[in-house]
Amino acid sequence: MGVFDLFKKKPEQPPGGAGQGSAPGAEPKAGAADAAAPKQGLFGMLRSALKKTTDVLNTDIRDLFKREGRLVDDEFLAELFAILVKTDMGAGPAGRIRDRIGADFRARVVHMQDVLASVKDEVRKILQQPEQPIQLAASGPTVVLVVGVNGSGKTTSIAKLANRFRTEGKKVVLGAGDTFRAAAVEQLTIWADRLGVEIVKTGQGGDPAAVAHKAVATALESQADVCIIDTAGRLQTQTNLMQQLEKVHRVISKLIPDAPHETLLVLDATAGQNALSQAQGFSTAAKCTGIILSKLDGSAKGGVIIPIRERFAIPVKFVGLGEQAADLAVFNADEFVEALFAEPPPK
Ligand SMILES: Nc1nc2c(ncn2[C@@H]2O[C@H](COP(=O)(O)OP(=O)(O)OP(=O)(O)O)[C@@H](O)[C@H]2O)c(=O)[nH]1
Ligand SMILES: [Mg+2]
Repeated sequence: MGVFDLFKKKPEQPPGGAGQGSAPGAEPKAGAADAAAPKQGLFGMLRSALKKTTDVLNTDIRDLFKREGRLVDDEFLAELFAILVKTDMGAGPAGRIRDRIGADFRARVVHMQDVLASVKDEVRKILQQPEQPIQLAASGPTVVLVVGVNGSGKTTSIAKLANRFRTEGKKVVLGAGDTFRAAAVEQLTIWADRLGVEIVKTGQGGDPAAVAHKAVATALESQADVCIIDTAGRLQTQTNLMQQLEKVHRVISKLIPDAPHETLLVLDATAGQNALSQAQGFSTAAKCTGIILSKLDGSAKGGVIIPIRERFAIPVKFVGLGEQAADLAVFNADEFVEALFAEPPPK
């Protein structure tokens, strides 16, 4: 459960067809590549993606307050803290928000909006990080390795990144490093065709490190700007598979010494606590340099980003806002908080 489920009473049902439950490796949705130009601005997309989380916040937080307001005393603060720690946000942020509300409002009768403003401010502080898009190599291709557990959204995120680079006029080569399932290669191939980018692949069961090597070599030869390499889903606890990632790293760095320039961990925003243990396991074992938080649009747990930012030094680079190629936004803490607390439109 994420922070903005704090006052939630009923469990949220995952949305039908919004990503969860759909077979990973499924063919990309028709028309996905047509979405290169978003119909609404990125902030609008972020706002719509966070709607479920925002709805929970706006509806359930209200229940904590009597119409005439509530006195902020020890009882209120303890109640607030108890609600906060029951969520996945952790005792640290919960305690800080409680202390902030105590410092701002103790002995006063408050209304929801007063408290919300302080919560918002505190959340903003936790989420704050310099905006960090992909670190581009000073010269030669920038190599991006994408890792994460099964079904987290790796391949779709690669398509989104490729789309982003391509619209910036960059030449992209994809490496189909998920050699575990034939369907995985097929899925990335469909995306590559739609986006008009080159793809390097071998047959099913091939060595992922060999694919990575070939992809980077191709990117060097063809003077591509970016080479993005897919990997099979794995659990952070599968030591042999984590070692396989190390081998992929080694092979890449033999061709370009400071590559991979980015190792992006894709975390599914609907995964709650699991996303946190994944971040923990992958950050050390796979030397991750950034996080893509996918499926924000399908989650009422958008607040999971708080413990992610709170506990890990790795920056959140992008957020996934849907299944189409354009559904990716650079993470920006201010925009995120604004979208999260956006007033619902008048009925
Ligand atoms: N709603 C929504 N769905 C998403 C998002 N990102 C990915 N998906 C969907 O999630 C499912 C799994 O995505 P994939 O990209 O195949 O995930 P993966 O990590 O490559 O999966 P494996 O290769 O099996 O480990 C697909 O149905 C995607 O369309 C997102 O940001 N929002
Ligand atoms: Mg995949």
